[in-house]
Amino acid sequence: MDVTTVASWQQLPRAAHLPGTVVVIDLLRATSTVVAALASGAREVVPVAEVAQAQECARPGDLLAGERGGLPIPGFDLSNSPREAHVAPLAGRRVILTTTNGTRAVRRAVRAGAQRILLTALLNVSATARAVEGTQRLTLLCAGTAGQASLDDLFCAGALLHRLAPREVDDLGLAARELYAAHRDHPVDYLSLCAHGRRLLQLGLVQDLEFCCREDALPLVAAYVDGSVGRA
Ligand code: 3SL
Ligand code: MG
Repeated sequence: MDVTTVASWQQLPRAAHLPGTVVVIDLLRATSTVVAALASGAREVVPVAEVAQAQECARPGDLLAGERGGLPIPGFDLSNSPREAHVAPLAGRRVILTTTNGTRAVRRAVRAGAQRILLTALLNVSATARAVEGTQRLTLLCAGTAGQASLDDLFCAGALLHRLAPREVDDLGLAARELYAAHRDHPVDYLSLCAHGRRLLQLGLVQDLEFCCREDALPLVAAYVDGSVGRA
């Protein structure tokens, strides 16, 4: 397995072609929310880039979810909180999700023609690791924040790499694996230091941060197929 790590979705050119498997990571909070929604029984989660697109593609019975600036979107049913998704009555429902970075990262992976697209968070990291074992070309597409690397996404990328035995890992992946190894015993304290962690704390969302750090609490594989994310 050869691993390439991309720090943010904006760093992947629109014309890029990604061979093999892509794992999209937005630990805080979009991929955590997707995993929590699927664990709650959601039939599928449709990741879209824009608020208007979400509204346009919603059919009767669908739920609208997402955030802008970390805050709920007026008129939507759910925010981008994995905690909220985990307790919401989602059984059999289709959830249309739009977020600032995470859902756009998924769209960029689709545009790049990846053969297989998985979404991971810490909540399902070991299940994702098992699902990508044997993959030859693996890209870890971090959502990032405002086009830059985000420590939370790198921490999650490191958690995934810690569970794999790749032949080649790029420097960003090596750094991610090392920071995970150094801080895996105190993830909440560590991720409270990073820009997005601080933002969540400012918004009073420390419990979301704690929820996102629950390693392997929701052991499912989240796969994007034909326009939506479901359980593989
Ligand atoms: O950027 C995103 O996609 C969001 O997950 C960010 S937030 O945690 O909802 O602020
Ligand atoms: Mg993020």
